[in-house]
Amino acid sequence: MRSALITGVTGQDGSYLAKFLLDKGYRVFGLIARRSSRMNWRLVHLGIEQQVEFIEGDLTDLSSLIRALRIAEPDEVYNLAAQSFVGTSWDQPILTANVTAIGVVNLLEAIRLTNRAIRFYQASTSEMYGLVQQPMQSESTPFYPRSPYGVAKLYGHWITVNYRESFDLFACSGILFNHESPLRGIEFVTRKVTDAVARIKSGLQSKLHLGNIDAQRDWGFAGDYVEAMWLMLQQDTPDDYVVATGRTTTVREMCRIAFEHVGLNYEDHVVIDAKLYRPAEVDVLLGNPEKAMRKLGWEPRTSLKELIELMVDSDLDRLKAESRESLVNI
Ligand code: NDP
Ligand code: GDR
Repeated sequence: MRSALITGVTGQDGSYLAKFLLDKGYRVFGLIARRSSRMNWRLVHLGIEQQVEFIEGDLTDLSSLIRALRIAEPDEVYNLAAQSFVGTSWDQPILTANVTAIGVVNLLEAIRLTNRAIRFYQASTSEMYGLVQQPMQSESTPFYPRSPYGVAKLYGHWITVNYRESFDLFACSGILFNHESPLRGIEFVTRKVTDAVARIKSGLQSKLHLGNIDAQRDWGFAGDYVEAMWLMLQQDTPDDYVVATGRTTTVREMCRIAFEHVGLNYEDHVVIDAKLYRPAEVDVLLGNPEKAMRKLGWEPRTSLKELIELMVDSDLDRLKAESRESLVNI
């Protein structure tokens, strides 16, 4: 039985990946950072909370990572943990660097010191392209990050490449473009919009405050993207891959799709709030997934319309369930 250790197992991708690996017959260990309350709702939602074996640890604590590797003895390690919200990275730049940049070298060192045969996946990001240097971004496009988060991820990316070249580790970096789902954190724009659409439709709010709705993103479905992570670690040689849909859409158009799904017009509800603009913006991202499609046999299966409608429906269902629950508790 193969085993995997996932850092960030309570996050969107960690939960989908844990489910994917459990379905493949893996023994799945999840590194879990201590919090005052457990954040397991995604694993509960997917019905796998009892099947994941949790190990307490933190990316900023090397000794906890060595301990986790000794307990789990994994064949594969997926490093998905990060301070992952771009907006917060301006407010907490040092924490972002400690977790999202230094955390990666901590984990690579833990692997180097315990078992060099472990296969390693690093969650890199299209945010590294930032001020884009080519209209369509591929593995060879130069990077130009625009946020403390993007800068931290760039370190994580290059240290992964460096450990592969220096120590012959099987280390891969997946440069993933935005991917969303009903399990997306509420602070990210797609989920903020679909949650608001459900609330507006249910009469619980009337306005939605957004920042730059002219920004363009290449959005895919998280459930499709975790398969690409796994495929990277099944190849004969380690490499880096862009994972994207090859289509880009404005936040404005994404809003239109979400509101239209419930018969509403976004223009009646969206309010532009200058406070939500970022100090430095990434205006447009468009990924070229040709290498992942050719070498991994991977392809995106979910259109943006399908994805956004799935998220709106899920938020509507959640609100209905919450309102039933509150009636029962009266
Ligand atoms: P989430 O924000 O949903 O999940 C982040 C996870 O990291 C959570 O489980 C969180 O735990 C954990 N974590 C945070 N700090 C620490 C720490 N110090 N030690 C251990 N664990 C920690 O992110 P996603 O699932 O969306 O993304 C997964 C990874 O992929 C991230 O690295 C992200 O930067 C990257 N990425 C994401 C993309 C996307 O579009 N989703 C695109 C490209 C890259 P807790 O819940 O307890 O705080
Ligand atoms: P991003 O995702 O920064 O691309 O990072 P996010 O959904 O936060 O922003 C996308 C774009 O929408 C614009 N925007 C708003 N964003 C938020 N969050 N809230 C708003 O109200 C709002 N209004 C407009 C933003 O300015 C931006 O242009 C995500 C994260 O998952 C990263 O961890 C990951 O690396 C990248 O995707 C790829």
